[in-house]
Amino acid sequence: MTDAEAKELETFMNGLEKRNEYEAEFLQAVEEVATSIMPWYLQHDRYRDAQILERITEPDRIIIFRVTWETDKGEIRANRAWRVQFNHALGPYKGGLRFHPSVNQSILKFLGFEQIFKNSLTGLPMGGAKGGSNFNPKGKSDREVMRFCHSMMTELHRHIGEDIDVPAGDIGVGSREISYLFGQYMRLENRWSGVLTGKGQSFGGSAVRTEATGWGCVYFCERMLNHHSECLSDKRVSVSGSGNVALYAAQKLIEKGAKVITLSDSSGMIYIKDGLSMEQWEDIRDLKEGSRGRLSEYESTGIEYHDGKEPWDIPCDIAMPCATQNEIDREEAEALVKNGVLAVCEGANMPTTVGAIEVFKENYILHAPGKASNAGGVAVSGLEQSQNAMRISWDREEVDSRLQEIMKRIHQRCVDEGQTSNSHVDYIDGSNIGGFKKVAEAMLSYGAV
Ligand code: NDP
Ligand code: 2IT
Repeated sequence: MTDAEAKELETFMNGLEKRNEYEAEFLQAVEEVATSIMPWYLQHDRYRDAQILERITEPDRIIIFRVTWETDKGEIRANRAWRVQFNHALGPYKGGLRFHPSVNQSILKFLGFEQIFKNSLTGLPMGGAKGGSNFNPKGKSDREVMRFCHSMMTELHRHIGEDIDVPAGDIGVGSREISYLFGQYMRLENRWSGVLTGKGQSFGGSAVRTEATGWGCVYFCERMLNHHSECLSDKRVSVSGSGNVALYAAQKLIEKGAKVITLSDSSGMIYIKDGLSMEQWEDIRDLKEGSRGRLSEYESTGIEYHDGKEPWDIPCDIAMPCATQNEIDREEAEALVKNGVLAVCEGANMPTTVGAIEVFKENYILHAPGKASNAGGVAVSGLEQSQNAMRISWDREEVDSRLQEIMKRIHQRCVDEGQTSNSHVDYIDGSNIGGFKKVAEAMLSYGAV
């Protein structure tokens, strides 16, 4: 970056910080994108004159509301919920809902902002949004989760629609929550519509949506390795998390002959020196999806549980963070590099801190950011919208082959925009520039709106 570009970036970020003082995650996500696109942006006066960067970093609107619900004991509880409708230049707002006690406006704004470029990269007509609540589903009964979801939809239904805004799942929101939300939407609106994705397959959900993010991440990872004359087979892969994304990434990795040597949850991690077997994977899936258990409860030959630990100081060839934001910091990135990591492929959204990104960049580690490598989930959500609109449903093979094709195209877009002079691909720059250009072009076409 030239001095002039660095100065422009600093001026822009200072303004953004003033306007969003306490939103660290949002500022982090914007800085990453702005850093990548600044040289291109400054070479194209028409975008700058139209203030595209200032406009794209201001959400179209944020809806904040209270969700009141009742526990099984009849106690009243109130949570805060949001829907950040960030940008619909490319299509109806689209993005997940997160239920986690850490949820706040900054986190949802960072996720909504990332979603704009991720959705753009898929090539499907989807704008960017995110929502959620600081509701903690852990330890709640099914009935409590149902009452919470019904109450949340009682407000949310006014703001969404199949051509307006189409939420889906994220941390803490899976098929159970989507079903409760959808049931309440239909009760209130008295009409069936594809207003949510990630629905059960018996009522309009797409085949492969459950697997899509994890599988897509592995498809992307394989392409990235192949492009650099490497392959997945026999590689030791450290996966973090053991939720939707981590589980199906692990499944596809095992299928492709890689060794999944770790999984984790917020309490600790398991280390599997010789790699997880498919039988063990099935047990863990049943434990997590069926009984919502903890990894600490799982015992099997060759599996060690380490309480309170994360996977990043264990030697591996590939790191696949699939839990949450900022889970790999500078020190952990340094440990990964010291232990010979070849690639980092993000299943989670923004799992690496600014310091960690710098470490990977300096060491020419292949680093796929979530907005490219985890786009398979929202891509199959987009396919679910298409199937709903056409009143048809594609089989697993059809959806899987479309998913693979979309991941291939996203990878190519990153290569086209991120190729550096020494035949290395900067996937961060590639995905940011590739995602941004299309949205900027659409915004420019609309005039001053
Ligand atoms: P799940 O709720 O299914 O699983 C989340 C996993 O991450 C759990 O193992 C959870 O552990 C762990 N985790 C969550 N928060 C924390 C935390 N603060 N510290 C440590 N561990 C944590 O969520 P998903 O698998 O759906 O989502 C994981 C990531 O992937 C998120 O970043 C999400 O935004 C992203 N993503 C999800 C997509 C989807 O389609 N679901 C699509 C694209 C990206 P515990 O159970 O102990 O909380
Ligand atoms: O971060 C994400 O891309 C998601 N949580 C999925 C969003 C979606 O609409 O399927």
